[in-house]
Amino acid sequence: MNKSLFLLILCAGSFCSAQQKPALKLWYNTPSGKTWENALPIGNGRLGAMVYGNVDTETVQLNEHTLWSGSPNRNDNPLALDSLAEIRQLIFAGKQKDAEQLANRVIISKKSQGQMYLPAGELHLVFDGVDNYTNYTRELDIEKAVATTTYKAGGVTYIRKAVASFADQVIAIELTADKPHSISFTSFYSTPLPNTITKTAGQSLLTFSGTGIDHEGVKGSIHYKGLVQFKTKGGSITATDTAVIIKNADAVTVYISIATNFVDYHTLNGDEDTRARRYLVKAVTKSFAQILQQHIAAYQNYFNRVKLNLGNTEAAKLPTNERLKNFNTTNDPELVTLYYQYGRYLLISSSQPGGQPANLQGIWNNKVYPPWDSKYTININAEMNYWPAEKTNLSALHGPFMQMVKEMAVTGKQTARDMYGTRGWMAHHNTDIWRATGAVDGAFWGAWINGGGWGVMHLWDHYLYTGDKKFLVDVYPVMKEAALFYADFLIEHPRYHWLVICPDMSPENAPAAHQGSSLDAGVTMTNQLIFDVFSNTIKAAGILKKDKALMDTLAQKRSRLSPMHIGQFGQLQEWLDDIDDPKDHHRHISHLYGLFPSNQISPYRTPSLYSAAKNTLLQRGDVSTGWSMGWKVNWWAKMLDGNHAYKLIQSQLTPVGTNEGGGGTYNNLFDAHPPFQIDGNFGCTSGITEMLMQSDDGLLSLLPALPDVWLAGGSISGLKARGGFELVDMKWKDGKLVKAIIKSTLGGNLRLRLPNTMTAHGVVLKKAIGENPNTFYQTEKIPDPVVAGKAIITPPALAITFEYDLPTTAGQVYTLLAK
Ligand code: FUC
Repeated sequence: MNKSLFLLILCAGSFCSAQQKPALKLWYNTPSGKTWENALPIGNGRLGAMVYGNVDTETVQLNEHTLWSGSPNRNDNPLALDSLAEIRQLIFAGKQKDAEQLANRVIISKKSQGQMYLPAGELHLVFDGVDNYTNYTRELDIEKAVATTTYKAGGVTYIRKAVASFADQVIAIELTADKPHSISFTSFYSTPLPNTITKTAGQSLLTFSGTGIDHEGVKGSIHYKGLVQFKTKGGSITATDTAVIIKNADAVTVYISIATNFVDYHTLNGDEDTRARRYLVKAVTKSFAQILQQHIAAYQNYFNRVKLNLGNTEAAKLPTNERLKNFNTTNDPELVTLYYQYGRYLLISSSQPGGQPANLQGIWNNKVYPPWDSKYTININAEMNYWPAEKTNLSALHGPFMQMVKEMAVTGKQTARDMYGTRGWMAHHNTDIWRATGAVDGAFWGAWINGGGWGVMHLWDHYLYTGDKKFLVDVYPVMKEAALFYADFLIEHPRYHWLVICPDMSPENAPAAHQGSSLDAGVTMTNQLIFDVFSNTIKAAGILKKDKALMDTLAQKRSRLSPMHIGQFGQLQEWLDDIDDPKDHHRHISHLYGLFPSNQISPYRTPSLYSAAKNTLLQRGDVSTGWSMGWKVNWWAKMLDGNHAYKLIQSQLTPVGTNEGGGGTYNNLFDAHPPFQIDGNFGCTSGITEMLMQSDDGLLSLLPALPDVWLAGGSISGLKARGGFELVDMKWKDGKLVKAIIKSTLGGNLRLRLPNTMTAHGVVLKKAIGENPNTFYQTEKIPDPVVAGKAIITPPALAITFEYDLPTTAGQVYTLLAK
């Protein structure tokens, strides 16, 4: 589309009428029916629910974050240690398939392959005699975290509202009608979990209790208790053994409380009865209006920190499912805003301080045997869940993931020692609520040893964003022990003489040259990860003035790692040998870890690696599983190519099943792998942020990858950048940055890269020269790549930008305006 036509369309919409508020609602004019992925998710980090909004029978599918199968258990395979030498020998001799077969016997767990996140059943409300209805809508207001269903039947307008209260730790549902005596229904509970006892207690309380199931030889020991209290206004309430019956009420409030005996990954001595009762007793004293008010206030404390406006058009008037269908053929920038904020909504709703981290499905699962057990895949997916946390101003919600890393550092110490004979700790490619760190699923996937290494990157990054030294003191041992594992496990490659990991693999991908086996030595992603783990540990030790001798060893070992390689097709090599297939469209592009989330590949600092990474991205193609496309949005943002990043957003915002090659989005805007997997939601929210602001590569860059469709204008406020900077507000117009307000919370030099020149109110902006003195932005020198003779590398053509230095004082706010 030519640019003036585009601007015309945009102004025909309501972007140009400045006061129109972006509508942050998912809404529909049809009920969910039986489709779970139509239902709307609510959650408070501890409890989750999917609200179907069906008229004749309302179904609220429930979850509790600690309801898992099994009990504390380990799944290491101690046979690994004695066979390590043989596996290595086979790999170095080019017999990867034989190595994989042996690894299947001695590395892969003979015990549990990981436990499952379980559903907590469903509450049903079966309404009397609703044959016809009109004026139906259901919506999820993500500004308030409230799901509402409205319809008219028999001349009466009915409204149901549901929240998973942050303040009161219950799910509360209010049913109202605009005429008295209109609400009559029977409520009962059902669950796909065996051995659950459901009964009523008195007239208005429904209870359920049971034990999580045994799985793969591990006894189920999670006890759960659910209490459902009905409070009516008018009408009558009676009960059978298993159902509560309400007749002719004016209004009803339902309070759902669920708790388990889970204390932590090795302690199960909580009392689920007392806990569930304690939450309930407190909540039922409050009216729904009180619960709602406190819920919204607690939720908005997180949600309101970031506001995004990309403009809006008439397209936004349609129901969400129709907008999704139309997105690729209409201009609907507000759907991107909605999807962006939905990522934040989902993180707030599935990951709260003190709770479990968001799993593959966040906190929402209705299956006893969910895909991949709805657990934690730590070779990409669990990390991706937390990419938006720091930058979208939800730092505290990063906590559950970091706590999981700390806990794996305990369980993974034994794994490192027993399986690989090393000091320190490690984890393979999966974990679960029991923090199992053994290798699962078969050696092709499971013999990956970087679960600890990638995990500790999050600890360091949290420090870079917050500058919290106390936190660094606390997590430094976890970082150091992850580094120790690598330091002990590295061996010299017999042919190349670099220090490598063996057995190693590039997650879930195999080069054809290795007979379809993924096992190898010294793969690019692992080298990049170890480079980061060593570098960050050295920096942390420097800040804390610790372990000088050990850090010298790490630095020395780091200098002997393999540099990155650029292969015959101009690609960044995935493996040590030049064996990539340029037609390989595998969803994992793990060697681009170095481009994002790491920052070893940069257009400014490493132009040839950057160009090679671009070739790799182009060769791998766009459409893939949801999370893979989410990652690609971030990569194309780092490629400074907003249009290509936007193309990936378009592929993501396509109804599931219509993209050739996978991915897409369900009607409730859940990401589709398919099936539903939440990482793609979070990956995309991170990627959109990276299009507007990046805070690595030695500085803070504003509008690094704005696509043409957003050029006309927009604004974002509240993002967080490394070094403790907050982008209080930023506005752009006609592709030009017109205003940026930045708060410094830690002081230090603020180095900015801007698309146009600006002036700062009351301070002098100096042209940036040399290294950024701000240590939070200190970058590592990346060794020069090894380049194949045939490789054609075109250096990147970079847009003109302007770099400034602004010395800041902690607590001060700086306003920059376009010249
Ligand atoms: C990894 C991915 C799959 C899926 C699974 C949960 O194994 O390769 O695509 O996302 O995790």
